Amino acid sequence: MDRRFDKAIEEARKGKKFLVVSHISPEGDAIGSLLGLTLALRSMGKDVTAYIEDPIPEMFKFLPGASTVVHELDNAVSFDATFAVDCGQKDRLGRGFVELKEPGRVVNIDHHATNDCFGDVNVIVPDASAAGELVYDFCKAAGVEINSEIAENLYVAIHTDTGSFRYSSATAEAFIKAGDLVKRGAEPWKIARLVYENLPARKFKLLAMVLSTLDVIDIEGAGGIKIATLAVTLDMFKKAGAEKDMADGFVNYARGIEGVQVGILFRESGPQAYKVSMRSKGEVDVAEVTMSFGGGGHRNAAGCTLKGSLEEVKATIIKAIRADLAAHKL
Ligand SMILES: [Mn+2]
Repeated sequence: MDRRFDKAIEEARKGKKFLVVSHISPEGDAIGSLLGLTLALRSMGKDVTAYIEDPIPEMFKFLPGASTVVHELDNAVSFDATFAVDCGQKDRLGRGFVELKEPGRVVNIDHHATNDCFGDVNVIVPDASAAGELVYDFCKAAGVEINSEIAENLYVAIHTDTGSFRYSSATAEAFIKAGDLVKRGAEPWKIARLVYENLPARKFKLLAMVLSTLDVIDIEGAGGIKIATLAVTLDMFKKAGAEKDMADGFVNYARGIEGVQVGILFRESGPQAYKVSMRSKGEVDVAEVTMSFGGGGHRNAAGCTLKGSLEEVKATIIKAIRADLAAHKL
């Protein structure tokens, strides 16, 4: 008997009007787990508003329920409870949520080890491959039938957050749940076609520019590691005619290089500001590195935002990695 969701289920049963939220710059897990939970609560007869501040990336618009997601909230509207999924920090849930006067009790369901437990009820399971896995567990514990629409959303959540089952987070549990979701109607090839093989040409134009910034750097030290960096500027987005989310995943090209242990993408986010995405495949815990800058994430995937020029931000991050290596004598 899974008791981890007892309090969350209690909130779901006693309330009528709910808000479901996930983080800004949403990816597959944010959207899939948000929609999976939204549909699950609606199937319990609840009145549910699904909110994400940023637009849904094109490739996820086919997901059942996606067209019902709102991107603005009237701050005077009150809710019995708010369910937040896949988000480690309250301020990443978007302005609309933060400015709400009456969000009700906040139920925080997440798998980020760096989650600061901002909810009134917190179900934080760092071992889960995706928040979508937790929504799956919630449905099972609450006795909600996982129909094909919920299944499709949760399959996308698990599939994207495990890097198509390539990452260390792709546990036996993740495979078992994904297998069950396929049984319940999620179609792997249909989903793969829509999510991974239906990309606009402008994304590749952007990628070409980003790859031309590749810098592979040797970090000296005890063991000595290689890091690879990529950068994307606002000007590149403009030239390629690409939307903001189209650089998502580009950081993996940096990590994919032979001998490289940390891949980094610097993304210009405003005047003198860069969003830093870090991916590791070796001993470096990138969540630890980003936390010193107010960011967070997982051991192998984390991010933060820094002020300064590209050169300054890059130097700061390299220095932090060097310090982390020295601290751990790697
Ligand atoms: Mn996630």
